[in-house]
Amino acid sequence: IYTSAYPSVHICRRSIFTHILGVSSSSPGTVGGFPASSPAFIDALSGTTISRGKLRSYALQLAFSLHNLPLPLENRTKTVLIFSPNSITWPVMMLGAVAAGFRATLANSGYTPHELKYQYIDAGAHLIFVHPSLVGTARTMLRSLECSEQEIRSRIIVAGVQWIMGDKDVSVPDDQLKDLVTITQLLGRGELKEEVSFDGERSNETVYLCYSSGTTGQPKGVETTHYNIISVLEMLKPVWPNSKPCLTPSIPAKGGVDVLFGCLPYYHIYGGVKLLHLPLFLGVPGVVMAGFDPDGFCAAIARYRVTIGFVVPPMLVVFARHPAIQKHDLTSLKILFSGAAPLGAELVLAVMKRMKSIGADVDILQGYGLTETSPTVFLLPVPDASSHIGAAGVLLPNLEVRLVGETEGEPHTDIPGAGEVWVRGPTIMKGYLNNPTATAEAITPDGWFKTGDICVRDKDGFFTIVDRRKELIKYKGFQVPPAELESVLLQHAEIADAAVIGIESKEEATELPRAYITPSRPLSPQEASSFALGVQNWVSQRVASHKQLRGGVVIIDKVPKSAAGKILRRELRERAKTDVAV
Ligand code: 4UV
Repeated sequence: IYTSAYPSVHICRRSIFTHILGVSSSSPGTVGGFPASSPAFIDALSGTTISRGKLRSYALQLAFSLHNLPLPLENRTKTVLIFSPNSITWPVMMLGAVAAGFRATLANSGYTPHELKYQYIDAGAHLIFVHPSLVGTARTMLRSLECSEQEIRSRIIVAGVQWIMGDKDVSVPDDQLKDLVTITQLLGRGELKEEVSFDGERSNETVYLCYSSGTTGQPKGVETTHYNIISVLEMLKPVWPNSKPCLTPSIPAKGGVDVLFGCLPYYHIYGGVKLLHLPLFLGVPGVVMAGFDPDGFCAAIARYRVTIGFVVPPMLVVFARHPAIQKHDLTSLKILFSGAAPLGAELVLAVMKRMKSIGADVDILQGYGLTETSPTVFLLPVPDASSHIGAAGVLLPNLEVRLVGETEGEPHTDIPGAGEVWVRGPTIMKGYLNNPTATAEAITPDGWFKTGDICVRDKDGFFTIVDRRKELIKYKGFQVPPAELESVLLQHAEIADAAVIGIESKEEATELPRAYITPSRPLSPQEASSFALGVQNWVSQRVASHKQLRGGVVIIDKVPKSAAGKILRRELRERAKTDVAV
């Protein structure tokens, strides 16, 4: 058992809302320990800013209305589903729900109605906060559940930026929204005096439900508690670079304070913790952006004097090669932090060289973690960034790790000392929602969570991820559960069997999902390639963009399976080295 080199940190047992946005009579004028007037979030494109004080007040106003909404199931924990790309309204929705004592389940904003329905039902959601541009998807989903128009109106709350900040969004036609409740209507009706308390044992109650497939099968609701999130923030602190909080109402023109930025979605644990909770916890502004485009990203770094940028490896490819890097002043940038997928040493070296060439002195840090571990387990600290390129980092305080050598008598890799990462500590999820079987498979009776990732540790305590042993595919940091795509493929009338694996793309620094399919009747070589293309198209109409079969489709006679009927993905990965996909 390896323990952290850092001394253990103290973790409060209270609500995450109190922890980051609490007020106390001993320090008037502050929210979460920093001036109420200082900026909490800034919209990258418009520059619209929401201060810490405004954020707290809006969240408590929203909580007041949520309390007074006539919702069914009075005695059960209420759950709000958030269905929106990043916006400065996001923290209001999320923390308003938390202040009201609700759980928030966070859905990918690219979901189709079918994907959304799965999470809405599984999480037992009562209400949906929907971005104006996604109201159509939410309506279709609710109609497919045979909700009446009146029920639909009582379940959707439209939550755009425009209302909350008093602007009007011209891109959404009013008639699509006219009969729906908007977040603005829920604000200004009153303000909850204080947030719902989760002190003591109640801090072990679930607050967020992100979805993860874990090591196998369909996406499952990950029960993240108040205590889990407070723990990760406190445990990050000693490993995190010393931050300079912003104590004035706007970012000083000359810089000198830390500014965090990224376009990682808030609905994923990486964006949710690093871009939403961490800035509030550290007292530094977070710059908000919904999607990644190289020019826009670099322009925001220059405009807001961003010091720490959060990325996934494919975005670092942009930093290594894209002309936008030269067009903007990126010299404020001190750190690029990468997580959610393997990061190759060559890519790190290429980015370091490029950043030097434009006069930016940037350390490239890495973090490793999972939705189930809230998320960070390993983090590469600043002093070690250039001496440990490629390492995922050192163990965070309060955590223990084992590298378990063999499962089912089968060595993981040829690398000496490599083993599956098992983690124990205060950031491990409570379990998978309503799924005791999957929970028991993931967490041992003495509290070890099995990650499914293979790792080595060097003599100085740095951990490097060398392989992934579970089914999961990662496309640009997003989870693509093969079982989910396989069940979609098996709905195709002309597919008898299917298996999905990830193919590595060095070029894009990501994996691409590839399907191996057995048609229900023999096909001639000519028919085969148009069939494969047709399948690719057919799938793309049924799943979110990140799950599309970008790694192609290969037709095979028979999907290789074990005697127990389990797909032998290792065999497929072996054949993929020489296969040509359509
Ligand atoms: O459940 P999930 O989608 O979760 C994440 C979480 C990412 C992180 C990592 C460090 C942070 O500090 C942070 O804030 C967020 O992606 O997927 C979990 C799986 O993604 C792979 C690994 O297979 C996990 O089981 N993964 C995550 N980080 C890394 C990684 C990494 N640094 N290197 C290799 N694989």
